[in-house]
Amino acid sequence: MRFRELTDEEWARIRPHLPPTAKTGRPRADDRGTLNGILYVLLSGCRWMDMPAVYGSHKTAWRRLKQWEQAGVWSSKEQSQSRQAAARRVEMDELNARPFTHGREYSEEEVWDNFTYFMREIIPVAEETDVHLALHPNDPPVPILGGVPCLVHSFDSYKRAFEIAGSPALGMEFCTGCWLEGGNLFGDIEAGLRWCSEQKRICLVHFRNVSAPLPNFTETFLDNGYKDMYRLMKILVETDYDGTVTLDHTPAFVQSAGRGSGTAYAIGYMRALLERAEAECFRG
Ligand SMILES: [Mn+2]
Repeated sequence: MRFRELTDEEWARIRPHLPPTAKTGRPRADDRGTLNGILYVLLSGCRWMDMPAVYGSHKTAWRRLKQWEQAGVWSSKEQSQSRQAAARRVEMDELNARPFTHGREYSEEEVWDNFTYFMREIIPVAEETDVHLALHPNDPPVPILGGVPCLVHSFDSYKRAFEIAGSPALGMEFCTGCWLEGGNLFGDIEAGLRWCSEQKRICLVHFRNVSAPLPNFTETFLDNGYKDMYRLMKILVETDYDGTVTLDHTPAFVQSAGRGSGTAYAIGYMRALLERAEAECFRG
């Protein structure tokens, strides 16, 4: 897909879905320019600093995309630790005590209806342009948060989503972290991963480990959670998965170790798992 600016017609369809302009405080940067800038970076693959200045500040665009991406992930305010490194923590009692995020409680059927409408509109366009949509689970994967049902919190809900879409254009981000958060609620991760990979539904794997299944967990280093991540890597190799496996959230090393060192450690660990899994599967 090549970059082009949003047309007036496209912008008219998107605009009503953005939050209204604040009446007080500093006005938000121009939404249309910012969105064009984000699309430019995502489609061209360039660095944020190379985003054309006509779309405004690249820092604003980067921050806006980050906010949109993170809006769906719920975490407890207090961070925790994995081997003394700062890590995300979730405690359901605390999250369940939070007020409605959208004014009232919504029913599961209402949200499935929305999903069905969205699929009906988007799938034909995705098929025509050869775009694959990657559905990530709700994080944390529980039935409801802040009054809004979380549709994708079990293996069955994935199957329902695929059935509604009725097209290979709907795939998934297989998030090992969310699956492990869900534990028995989400189902056996090894069987789930094998099925999804064999069905060619996986667009991208998010690789992450956690301390325990819900109701409370801390994100851990890959080699410090309750799952033996080698078993998951081996399933990917066994099922001939040929997509990307990307590191999901990981605890941060102390600052003196240098920025990105926690990430480098985790990627090195993933590389070693892959090498072992390949050696094991293709031996002899
Ligand atoms: Mn994820």
